[in-house]
Amino acid sequence: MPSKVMSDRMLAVLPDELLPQAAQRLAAHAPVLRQLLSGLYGEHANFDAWMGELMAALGELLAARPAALRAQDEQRAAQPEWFLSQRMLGYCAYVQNFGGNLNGVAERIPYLQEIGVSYLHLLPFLRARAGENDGGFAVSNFDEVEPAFGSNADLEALTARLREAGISLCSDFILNHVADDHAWAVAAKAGDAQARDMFLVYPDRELPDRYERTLGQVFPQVAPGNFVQVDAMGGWVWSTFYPYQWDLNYANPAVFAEMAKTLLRLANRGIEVFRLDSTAFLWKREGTNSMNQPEAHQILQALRAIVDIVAPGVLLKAEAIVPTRELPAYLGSAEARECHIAYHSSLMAASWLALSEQDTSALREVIRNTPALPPAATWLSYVRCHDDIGWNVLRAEVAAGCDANADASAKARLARASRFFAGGENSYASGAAFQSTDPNAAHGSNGMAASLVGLQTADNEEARQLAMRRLLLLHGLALSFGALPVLYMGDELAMENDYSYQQRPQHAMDSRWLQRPVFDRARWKGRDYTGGSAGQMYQSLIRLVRARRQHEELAANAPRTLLADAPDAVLALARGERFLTLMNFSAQPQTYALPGPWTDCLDGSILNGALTLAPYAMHWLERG
Ligand code: OTU
Repeated sequence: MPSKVMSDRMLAVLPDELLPQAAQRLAAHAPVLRQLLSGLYGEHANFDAWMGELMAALGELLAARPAALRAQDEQRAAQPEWFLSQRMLGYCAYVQNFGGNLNGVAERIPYLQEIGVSYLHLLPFLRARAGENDGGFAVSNFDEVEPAFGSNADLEALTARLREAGISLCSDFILNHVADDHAWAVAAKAGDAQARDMFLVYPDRELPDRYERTLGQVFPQVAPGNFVQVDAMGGWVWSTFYPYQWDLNYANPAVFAEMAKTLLRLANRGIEVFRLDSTAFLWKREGTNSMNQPEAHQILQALRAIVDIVAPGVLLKAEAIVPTRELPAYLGSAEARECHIAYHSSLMAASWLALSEQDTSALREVIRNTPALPPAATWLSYVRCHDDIGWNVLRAEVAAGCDANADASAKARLARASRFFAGGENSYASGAAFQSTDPNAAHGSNGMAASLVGLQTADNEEARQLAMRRLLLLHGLALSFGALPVLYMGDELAMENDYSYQQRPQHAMDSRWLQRPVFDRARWKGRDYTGGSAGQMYQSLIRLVRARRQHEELAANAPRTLLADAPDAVLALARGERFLTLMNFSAQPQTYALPGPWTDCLDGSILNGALTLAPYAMHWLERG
């Protein structure tokens, strides 16, 4: 089908007033969409009919898009770099922990404004599987808010209030899998052939065994293997994550079309950013780890083209927890647009590794391996999130610093970091190793940032101050790197580990719940009192956020240079000619020779010549 015919199918369902705008967007993006979809699905019988129906459905979704959102689309299309500003700041929270429900979250908008937040990521809030559901990452119905959190009307009211407050709502869009009680799974179990085709089902172990030879494991302890035997399906269903999370079959065009429409229906409720969960896993290929496959990127690019046509104000964010060299592809290029935002999990993990090793070599290697961004795209920087700190993304950078037998040494080095944050190796940290009981293997580390930096074990004022500095150091990097920084709920108040999950049978086996506490109102009330850790952290962080807003050099797309002349324990990052961040990752004082006079943006002092950085100290300096 030529893209003109394709476009006409969409235009045919639109009211007159939307025609000029739609025609313009189609002219820009329909040829790309056509090329991507025919590459993925062109071999299917009835491909043209399928594409025609998809285009008509997109037209209907555009026609249904509320006027306020269409106006926002236009504004943003005219300013495509709006989200790269140093004034953008994210905050991430579970609905139930932060506000109880969606209305409770709305009540906290003034607090978010006080911090300077312009982007709120609420962890999964759509109807999830009853019982175990991986913190909502097993969705039963994408068109319904989880009843315990409110209604669809509450969601629309929340997005409207957030929009008024200048805050974009980000929602997870779990596109790799659905819960085993999603309507498709239920129909498939009842014998519906079309529904069965939405999944990857194998009658016996032959193919699963062949795939397993090269597949990895995300939850090796509690959910080993990548297939689950389901009697009602008469075989094995692909499930990368928990057995109740069934991977979708993106080789089936119906899966793509249904998920694209689902995303746009959510966008029409006012969701402005989609966190595309587990994007690396969308396409399976025998003989590979079935991650980062070219087709996974084509699927994402096709979704991007659809968003560019129907809802260009919407942003796509890739959650791909993969080695640094695989990351840039998720942001696409000027010619092949993909996601707007991608998590930089290597930067995050390497900053924790640097703390544990008191050495920045792997962190520097990550930064060297981080290429410049395509237009209108950014990394997402963060200190902690709801998941574990996954160590294996750093294998290449850590191996680069090892001589003989690099891969084995890299594994050993990462395993040491994992033991360190679990509280071993004479460490100050309180945390847990994730999904690994083998002290010689590295998988991930869990724990709230404050506990991992030693606040929980600090039994004297000096230890407490060192822990606070470590925490601020990590935030300082996330805020000055040149990215969209996202704070994780509770970190701004130095909240510590929550061990209550051990008493909840549905959570006890997953130590990621250590870092999923309920918002601490007492700390929040005491946030002005700098005599305590909560207030001290909060006020220091706010100071950083405010300083960041004043420096255009800190925008996501402004240049960044790693300075090689700093001691191994120090990361020196120049932003343009006039801004410099210095971070001491060690417990020893370090000196750095400043080129010329600089002003400390945080305390106003003038510095010149040799600067001594106190243990774990961070300085934000501006020239002159
Ligand atoms: C994502 O994460 C989510 O962030 C997790 O909370 C979910 O459990 C998972 O998907 C399934 O929906 O590999 O790139 O801690 O890093 O599970 C996707 C392990 C992922 C996570 C991993 C993850």
